[in-house]
Amino acid sequence: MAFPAMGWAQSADPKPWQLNMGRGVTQTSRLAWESNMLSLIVVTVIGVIVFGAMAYAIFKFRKSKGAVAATFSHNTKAEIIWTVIPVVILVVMAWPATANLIKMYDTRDAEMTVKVTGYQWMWRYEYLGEGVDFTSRLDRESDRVRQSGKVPTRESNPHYLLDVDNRLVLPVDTKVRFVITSDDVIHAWWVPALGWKQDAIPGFINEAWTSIDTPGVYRGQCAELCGKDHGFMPIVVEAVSKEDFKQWLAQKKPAPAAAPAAPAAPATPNAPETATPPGDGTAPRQPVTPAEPAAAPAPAPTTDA
Ligand SMILES: [Cu+2]
Repeated sequence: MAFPAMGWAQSADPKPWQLNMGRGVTQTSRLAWESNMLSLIVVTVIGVIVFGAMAYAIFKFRKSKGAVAATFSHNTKAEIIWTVIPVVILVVMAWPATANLIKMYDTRDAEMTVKVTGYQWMWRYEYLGEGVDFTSRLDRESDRVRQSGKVPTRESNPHYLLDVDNRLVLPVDTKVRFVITSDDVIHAWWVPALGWKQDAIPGFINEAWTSIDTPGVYRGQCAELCGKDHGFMPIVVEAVSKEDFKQWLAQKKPAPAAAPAAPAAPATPNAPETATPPGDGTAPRQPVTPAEPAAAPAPAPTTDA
């Protein structure tokens, strides 16, 4: 912490030889980092005291100096002390950690929702209610190097296996909710700088949220062994300003260009996501096959029975 530059460098992606957990770029990642530092301080102090006492006893009261072992057993006072003190320490560590966990699971009041779907072996991102939907897979260059037999270096390919064709673009200072699922096997969506990872499980929808405060590019990977190309489905999040995000989103939208003024917007039969009410991301997952929600006929009115 004495070196601000190091602290800054830690804020985003893991660095070679980085030993401590990174601070990350979100509120929740900093909460996790604070819990980590509190625990680290506590265990360091305990370690120094315990090993110091042991070393002192071993050298000071060694047999060659004529030390004779005491023969008493059980000491109620000592037993109470060595039970109560650890309990107090555990409570002191568990209290903030639990409060942080509760904050991390609170996805209410999100300003936008992104649905993340894991596939063997890529990710799909849907900006719910926006009609923006794309896949994100390992970039061609990493793939080329991988199959060329050459050994890439950090200099020649700084982001080897950590680049994708389509980045997940997010606005900064915005509470973004994620709904995370999978289409085939269990994957896990993990970007260390965001401070959490979440399993992507077929048939389940897991939730998470983030609010990134620093614009930048943050990289992660699938964190659940999901098959032969598990190591080749990286994640790249690009956090941009709110204005840049608006522009990016507008340009990603499926070109309605023809009639921007028409309020009714009749033609877009193949866009199931536009039917979802904005903000409601937990609707049943409807990945590939369109048309299932409107199956049930409307019930007959009950008033004229
Ligand atoms: Cu995976």
